[in-house]
Amino acid sequence: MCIKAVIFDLDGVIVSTDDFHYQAWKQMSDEEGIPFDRETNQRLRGVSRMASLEIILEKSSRSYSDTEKAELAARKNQFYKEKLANLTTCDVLPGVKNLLAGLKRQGVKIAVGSSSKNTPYILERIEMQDYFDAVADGNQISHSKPDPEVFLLAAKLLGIPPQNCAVVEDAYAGIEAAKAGGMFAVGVGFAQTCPQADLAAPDLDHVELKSIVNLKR
Ligand code: B16
Ligand code: MG
Repeated sequence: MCIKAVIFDLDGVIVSTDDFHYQAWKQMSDEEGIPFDRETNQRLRGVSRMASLEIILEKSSRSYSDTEKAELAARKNQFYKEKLANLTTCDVLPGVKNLLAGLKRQGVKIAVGSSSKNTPYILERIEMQDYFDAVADGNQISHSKPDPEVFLLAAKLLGIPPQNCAVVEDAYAGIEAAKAGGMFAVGVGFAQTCPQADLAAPDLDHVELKSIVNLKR
């Protein structure tokens, strides 16, 4: 079997925190009078907090110093964390638990590979902090998706070569990162239309266990 590990993106794959990100950025942008809409929000999927802020500031009528940018990002994160406080186990997306359990039964390692610095808090909220064999997140990396760093770190923590890993992602930047790391890529949600994906589905409820573990070059 070629696939020995599956690395899951968090936001938009395990749990739907993507709309919380949108609402929190929108709240911050409205306060600053910066135009921000759902179309621009799609460009923020999978990318780091500061890179997201730079995309939002493209539409700003004034420039911000580095100190001001840090304050804007902190303010957005505060709004975001207030929303995360309401997350429960019911917010785990359809098909997640089933697929994870199936992979475990087959001896396939499972990991999280997320750009989010809030990963430990989110996993705690959905009571999955002890569920994965490894967690790689935004706190441990210096290059965010589409750079493969977070996925390569997850593979390293698992002790599995990248060519034996599949990544499940909802962001084009994440699919790009998986391919740049020499891994298979499964596109779900927004990324199901990504041409680079090796497999695609609307959500994990529609991903068959055997279609992932049988991925081949
Ligand atoms: P934070 P993922 C990503 O999570 C989100 O998709 C992206 O919108 C967000 O900017 C990024 O995490 C950083 O999140 O502000 O919590 O550190 O999709 O890689 O799990
Ligand atoms: Mg995501």
